[in-house]
Amino acid sequence: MLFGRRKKNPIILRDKGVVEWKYATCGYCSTGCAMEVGLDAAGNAVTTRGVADAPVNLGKLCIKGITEAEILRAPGRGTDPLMRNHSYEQWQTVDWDSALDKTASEFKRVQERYGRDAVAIVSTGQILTEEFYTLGKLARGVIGTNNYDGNTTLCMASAVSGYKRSFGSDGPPGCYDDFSHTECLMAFGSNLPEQHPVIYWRLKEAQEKRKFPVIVVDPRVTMFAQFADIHLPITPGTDLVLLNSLAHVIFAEGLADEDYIAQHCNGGEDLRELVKRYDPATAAKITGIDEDMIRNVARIYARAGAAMSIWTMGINQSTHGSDGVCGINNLNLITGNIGKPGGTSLSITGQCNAMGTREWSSCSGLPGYRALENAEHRKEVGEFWGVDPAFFPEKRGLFMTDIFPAIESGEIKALWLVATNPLTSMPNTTRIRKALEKLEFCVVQDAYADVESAQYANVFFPASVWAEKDGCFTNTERRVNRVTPVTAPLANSKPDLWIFNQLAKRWEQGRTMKFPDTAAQVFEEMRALSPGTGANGEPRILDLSGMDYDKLLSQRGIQWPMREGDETGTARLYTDGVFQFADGKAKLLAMEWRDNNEKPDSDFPFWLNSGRVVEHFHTRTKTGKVGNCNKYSPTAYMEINTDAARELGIEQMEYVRLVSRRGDAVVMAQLTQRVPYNMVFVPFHFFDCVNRVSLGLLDPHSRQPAFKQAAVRLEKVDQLEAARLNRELRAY
Ligand SMILES: Nc1nc2c(c(=O)[nH]1)N[C@H]1C(S)=C(S)[C@@H](COP(=O)(O)OP(=O)(O)OC[C@H]3O[C@@H](n4cnc5c(=O)[nH]c(N)nc54)[C@H](O)[C@@H]3O)O[C@H]1N2
Ligand SMILES: Nc1nc2c(c(=O)[nH]1)N[C@H]1C(S)=C(S)[C@@H](COP(=O)(O)OP(=O)(O)OC[C@H]3O[C@@H](n4cnc5c(=O)[nH]c(N)nc54)[C@H](O)[C@@H]3O)O[C@H]1N2
Ligand code: SF4
Ligand SMILES: [Mo]
Repeated sequence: MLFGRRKKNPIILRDKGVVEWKYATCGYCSTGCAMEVGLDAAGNAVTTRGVADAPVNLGKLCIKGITEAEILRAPGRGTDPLMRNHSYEQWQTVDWDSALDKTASEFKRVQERYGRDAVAIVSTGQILTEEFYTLGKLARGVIGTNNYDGNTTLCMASAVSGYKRSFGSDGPPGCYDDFSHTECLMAFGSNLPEQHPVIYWRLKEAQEKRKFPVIVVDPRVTMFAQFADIHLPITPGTDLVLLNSLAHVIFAEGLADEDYIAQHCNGGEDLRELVKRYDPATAAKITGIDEDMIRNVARIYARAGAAMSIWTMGINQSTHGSDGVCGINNLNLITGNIGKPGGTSLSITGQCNAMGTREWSSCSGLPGYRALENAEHRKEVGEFWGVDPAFFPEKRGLFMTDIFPAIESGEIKALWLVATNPLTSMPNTTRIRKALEKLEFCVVQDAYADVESAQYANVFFPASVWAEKDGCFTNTERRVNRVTPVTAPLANSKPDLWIFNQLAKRWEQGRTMKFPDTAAQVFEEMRALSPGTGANGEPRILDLSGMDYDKLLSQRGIQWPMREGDETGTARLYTDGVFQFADGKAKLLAMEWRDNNEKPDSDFPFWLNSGRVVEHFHTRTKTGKVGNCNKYSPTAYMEINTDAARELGIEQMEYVRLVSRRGDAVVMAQLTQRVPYNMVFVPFHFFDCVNRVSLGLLDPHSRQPAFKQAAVRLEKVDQLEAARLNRELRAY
């Protein structure tokens, strides 16, 4: 007898007519999947496939990677440079020289009139490392503004700051291969299956081969929490209390690795003293996690032969983001879980090249983990670039989150946005809008002309995107991998590298310095600049001197450090227990938790939590136009607890207004038990939505906004009016 399928029409995959495949690394998230882009006979990029022998993804891609070829010719791409006067009238299409001349002359005018730092540059985690390095050279060595930062302040700043405070240097010490060795994995504020699907697949594969406990700390019952062995639904903003309490139990029950602490750490006594106050009974009241569960988790973690922690924005985007990271590092140091297979503190990075900017862009200092505060480093880089070291500031300038207030106060008059969209992605966007209105001059450099922040631009530079360009990305596990120019840039768009080089030529200093034309030449410069000595007298960890483009391609990406003469890269940092502080020891940090968030109260009774969904990337300049992404998540919505919705008379799919002390936004209700009774969760991908409402108090160390903790109330709205507004706002 014949059943089912054989009677149905078979699924037919359309033959896309691929005649050639070219190599690239995915341009969305920091997982760093290696792929090939398929070209048809006319040279159009028509599809992608995972690279089977790539160590990161072994042929896998997620929904964004699979559909990525579509972003190259998506609607809204910028095709020509644009200019307009200050009343934001019609854009005029202009040639590149006019747009570049205008920008250089406006920057010079503003700097002469108001001082060098009155021009601010805010960049990204999404251009190529060679481009970052070049932008840094231009910003630090030619334009000479100290108000130069990136959107990584919204993203990885707390991880960077925490790594520096604990280990003496930035740089995630672990790697994905640790999943194959660990005996316990604890994840803080990370929804891995949706945000890093291929890392999650690596974890799941490892766990299927060899069962080990996975513990997920997240206020929501995320997909990751559903998959976990233990879920700790923590009260928002209280991870440091949990971490201090875990340390309390570990010390109190004699589970700490005392040898490791004695040999490799400072600060043990202060930490021991402080965490005495964080007994599980007290911590349970603050974190909402049962005291026995805290003890249980501490024992499982400390007794595992090797245990590792991963974390993402639930930790970083908090008023104690940096402390939370140091708390995780403390946990791993006191259990001897740094630098060993399966034992590590691995921050899961965000954007495709958030690592590249940390390493090479000079945003927070000078290239290759050098610091502006260090006279030796200023001299070294100055000589290498041909810049008088006295031209460099002696400490870093404003962070992205302080640049916008400085525009408000009139300190900053001109702004250059490179591949970032703050009008949608910053907290409290009403305030950002007002700041942008105050600028005397604004230039937006983006691959998509419909990026919302361009509403306030006087000049628009249409950039080429991703695999239209040549260079490298670095992923979460320090793996440098290649992006090759798969197709020609669209229309009159230009690679960011070209734009930086052309702008540099418009300054006398830029003409005397070297600004190489090709990515390969820039990579050679970075290679030459990378070796050096760390504060401990040992070689600095960020060293690419053994890499070249051929090796990067043939090995499908290589993890730094790879020193001159090495055959390949290095899987783990700190395997010898020598850290990047002068005495080589890591720091255990005693950190008190402060209750300083906006919290629900009688006027604003819900926690506002925000984040992402699998189908969309950030402000949707790309995924909003990819059918197979957008159709699964077409509308701005909130998760609301079913019981809370019932009490408020809110129906499934009804539009609701979110109101905070800052503003309001209308979203569609999705009734679910995924969020607790007093919380709503809203993806941040949509324009004029959750960031009109969010607060974004800043972490004192990293200046990263606490996007995940604010308070709102819910109001009824006219459904027809809301539907109309929704259609208008989300045109594509
Ligand atoms: N599909 C997709 N993937 C992406 C991105 C994307 O836009 N779309 N963006 C990339 C980028 S740049 C980044 S930074 C990463 C972000 O990746 P993730 O950080 O994994 O994503 P988020 O959804 O922002 O937040 C993760 C979780 O933090 C939880 N959380 C909120 N408050 C707290 C808290 O106080 N404590 C704890 N422990 N958890 C809390 C939230 O409930 C949420 O489930 O994703 C990357 N990957
Ligand atoms: N409420 C809330 N807000 C958040 C977050 C949250 O969890 N909740 N998360 C924060 C985080 S972690 C992040 S990383 C930020 C992201 O915030 P943004 O960086 O502002 O958002 P993106 O949409 O990624 O903006 C990147 C821009 O670069 C452009 N682009 C892409 N590739 C190229 C290129 O090669 N060249 C050029 N010139 N342009 C290019 C894209 O078109 C896009 O407009 O959002 C933050 N905002
Ligand atoms: S997991 Fe990240 S890097 Fe891999 S295909 Fe998906 S978006 Fe791209
Ligand atoms: Mo991010």
